[in-house]
Amino acid sequence: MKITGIELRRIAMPLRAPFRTSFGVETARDVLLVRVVTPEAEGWGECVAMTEPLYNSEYVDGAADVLRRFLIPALPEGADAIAVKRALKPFKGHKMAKAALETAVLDAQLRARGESFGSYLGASRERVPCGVSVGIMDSIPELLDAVEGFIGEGYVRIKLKIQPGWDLAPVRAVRERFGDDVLLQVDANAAYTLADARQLAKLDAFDLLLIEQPLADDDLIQHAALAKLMSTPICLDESIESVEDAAAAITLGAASIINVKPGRVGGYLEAKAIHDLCVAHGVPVWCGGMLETGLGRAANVALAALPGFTLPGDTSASRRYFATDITTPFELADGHLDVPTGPGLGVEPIADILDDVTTAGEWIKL
Ligand code: OSB
Ligand code: MG
Repeated sequence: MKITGIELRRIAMPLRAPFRTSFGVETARDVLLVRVVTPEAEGWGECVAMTEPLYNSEYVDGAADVLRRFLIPALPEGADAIAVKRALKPFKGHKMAKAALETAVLDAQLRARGESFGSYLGASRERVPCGVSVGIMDSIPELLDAVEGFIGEGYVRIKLKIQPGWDLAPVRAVRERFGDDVLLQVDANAAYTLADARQLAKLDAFDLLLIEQPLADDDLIQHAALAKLMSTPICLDESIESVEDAAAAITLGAASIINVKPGRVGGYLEAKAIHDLCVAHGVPVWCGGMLETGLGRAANVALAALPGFTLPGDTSASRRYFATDITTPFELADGHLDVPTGPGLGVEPIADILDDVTTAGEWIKL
């Protein structure tokens, strides 16, 4: 498959409501899209880096820079996704930028041969159960209204964002109002330290599915220590950037569940390898999200259909974040999203909508 050119397109997608985490507030999603053009087909990759390096070290301008300066020039002639992954490996880090490029190549490759992402990755289901990530709010009543709305829409699992000062009270309020049957978990985005272990252990009373990334990204040893001090299962997100990280976390006892985000780990091939490792160790995995547009969402839903994804993911419907998605919107049916079956991602950007949200574009001829 010969790549003749690559487009880097920047889009700005307003969010329906601000999304607050322990690391910041998002009011619009600033996204870099990669479009790979070959004589047989085009392919899309969505870079999940955010505007500022607050979730991890990557950021949109940095991703665009490393793509044009190093990653795109290193593409091998006539490459498939596996060869692309190998060619990009010498460059340290920049997993989100690499993932976007690898995904665009994989999409073009699969569209050219008429195979879907789900089929290529090994999906074993036609639809996936969906959870929703609920941001930090100004008040408990505001949070309860938001959770009520999501439960009403059919989400099968609720994830509450937490931080010091917003942890026990919101969890207790959600349990009291919606009962013990709601599948409930929390995500701290690395906002605590091991010194907070006693406070975190108070969450054990609420029968949570898991606590996601309580401590800093590089605190594997500390997460293993925390796991001995609380009964709620520890799930890692930010700490896991590769299959090696996942193996280390499992061996150390730092995580008993893993959140797989393809962007964070460098692409869908690495994400599948982490899935396979976790299945071999009996460690449940679930598919995380990064407020993706329909393009990234399509690939995530395909990944979430693999057999080891035994917990509902943050694979919510398009309308969770966007009034208008750039693809046909993903819509919840009975708490599930259908896995696309068309070639490649199985969805395309709608040209007029894409043009409306585009803020910059660049064509790199190869
Ligand atoms: O930690 O999972 C996270 C969003 C942006 C950055 C990090 C995270 C999140 C979410 C939302 O929790 C996931 C989604 O709904 O796409
Ligand atoms: Mg997380």
